[in-house]
Amino acid sequence: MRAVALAAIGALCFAAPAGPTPASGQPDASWAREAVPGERAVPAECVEPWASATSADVQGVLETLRDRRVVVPVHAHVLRSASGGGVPRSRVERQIRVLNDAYAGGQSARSARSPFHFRLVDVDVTVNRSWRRMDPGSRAERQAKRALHRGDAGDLNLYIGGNRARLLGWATRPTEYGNAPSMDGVVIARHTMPGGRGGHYSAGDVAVHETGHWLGLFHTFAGKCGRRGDLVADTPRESRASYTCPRGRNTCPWPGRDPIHNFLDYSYDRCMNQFTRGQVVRMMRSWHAFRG
Ligand SMILES: [Ca+2]
Ligand SMILES: [Ca+2]
Ligand SMILES: [Zn+2]
Repeated sequence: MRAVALAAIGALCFAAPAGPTPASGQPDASWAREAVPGERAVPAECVEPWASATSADVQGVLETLRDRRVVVPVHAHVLRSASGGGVPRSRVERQIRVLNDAYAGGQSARSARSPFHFRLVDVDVTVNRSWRRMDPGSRAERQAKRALHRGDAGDLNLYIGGNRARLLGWATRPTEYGNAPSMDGVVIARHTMPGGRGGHYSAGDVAVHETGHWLGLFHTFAGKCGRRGDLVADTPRESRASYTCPRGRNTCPWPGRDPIHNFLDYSYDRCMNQFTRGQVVRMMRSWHAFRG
């Protein structure tokens, strides 16, 4: 019954998003975090029923979820060229460990724990120069995903490659699944995986961030300083993305400093380390509405 109730609430809050916002540049790197078919305005008609709830109410929802584990099968697809770009299975496994640790709240004592657990079920390797360099929205992306996508709405398809647009990654949203099931999934640049040469973005948190979108989260800066923010009550509003690690930043006249340590901001991997309880509740609602 809980799942049914959550589904009803979740569906209300995942109405079709408005048009895209231009991608932001990265001040200190040649790679932008994402092109985001992603950064969309928060749907105006969608108000979280608990947006004004006390933290005790949120805690109540979490209590009901506490002992459950939501297991998400992961199908990893390595896209490489004949001359290079491969990734050994051990490194994919390492990425999955980072995901599981992050979703269990393991990166910070301040992080909420989520019930999501990712289980790697298969890794395939495709040699295709065009797919390896696929950009979001490209013909190559459609071809690659059509050929490689596995499972249904509850399976995470994780594509590992590079891209011409020099993006760290991108993801589809739960609401997009119905119209384009085979496009569903997360794409990351290979060098963002743990042990990669991605500098500040090579601890594996790009996959954590993108999977957050895949589970229904908006960027913490999505609503700027507006009333609705990112539709999560316990992430303080912020007027713009955080790059690097600007501790103490405070860009909106609402309570709370900017959530620069949140996985759904744009900070360096060493700086992003937490989800909030409200985000966990939103991910669970999204899961039950669209993926569970
Ligand atoms: Ca918020
Ligand atoms: Ca981190
Ligand atoms: Zn994002």
